[in-house]
Amino acid sequence: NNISIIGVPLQYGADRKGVDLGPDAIRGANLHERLKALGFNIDDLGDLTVHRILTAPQEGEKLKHLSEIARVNQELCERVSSEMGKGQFPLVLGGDHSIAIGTIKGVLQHVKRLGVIWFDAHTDVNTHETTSSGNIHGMSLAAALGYGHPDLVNIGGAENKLRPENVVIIGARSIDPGERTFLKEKGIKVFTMHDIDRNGMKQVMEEAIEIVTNGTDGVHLSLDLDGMDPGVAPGVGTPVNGGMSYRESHFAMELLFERNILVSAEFVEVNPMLDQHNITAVAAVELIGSVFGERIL
Ligand code: DIR
Ligand code: MN
Ligand code: MN
Ligand code: MN
Repeated sequence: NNISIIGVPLQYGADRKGVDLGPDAIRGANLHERLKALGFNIDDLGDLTVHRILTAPQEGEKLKHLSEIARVNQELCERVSSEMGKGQFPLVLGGDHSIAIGTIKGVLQHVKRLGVIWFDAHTDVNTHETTSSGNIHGMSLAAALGYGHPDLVNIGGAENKLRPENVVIIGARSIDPGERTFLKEKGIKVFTMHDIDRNGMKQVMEEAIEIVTNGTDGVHLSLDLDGMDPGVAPGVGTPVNGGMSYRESHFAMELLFERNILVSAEFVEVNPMLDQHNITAVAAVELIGSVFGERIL
């Protein structure tokens, strides 16, 4: 019943300023109070240090700001691992989605067979060979699976990696050509918005939970706020229309709590500079509430 909060004010994996302000915006939306009301002990470790980069990436750069992103993720990996070693539940606040590499690699030190539920409008399985943006936040799931630049793949040890059969992506609606090939080749299960429309969130979550719990010892939740519809979560760097509704998202979180399968979670890509009245940070805290057991009645 102990949660360790780790803020990662990293923006260099995305190409829009402001996502580095995400951790404070989420805390500012009454995160501690909400979790304490559910009976948790909260240990907020503050934010990791991100060094300022004063040079712009080169034209056509395929791994923008690689060295600082790799350094921060290595630190995050160690911090997550050390908290899990103390029996704490790591709750990581982003920052851009490149931080999933460090979080997942840290969890993998303790949970060797880890399932991952990845909520996102995107699938984040580009590598430096397929990316068109050069933004590392679009490569983090591939890196956690062991594909991509060695400086990313080697974080926390290259032998510690996810298995494709233990990963599901939910809410996708913007997938690059190289990512399609990757997902197909590795056999990663993607529940697109089309699947949610067709079968409903209940069936999607039941199938997803079956996949991520089959042969694993725990599940990590990686939630990119751009998975929600921009109407309810506008404060994100790469909004895509046609996302998960407010209730679909909450229902998914409530089912995760019911099944009690999570060992760690991260909420990323909240960008207060692009937000309207902080509603995306508030939405993140509300989703966190549902993940940790808030109930309507
Ligand atoms: C795109 C966008 N697939 C890229 N990815 C984003 O840059 O690789 N992921 N925004 O969250
Ligand atoms: Mn981008
Ligand atoms: Mn993402
Ligand atoms: Mn995304």
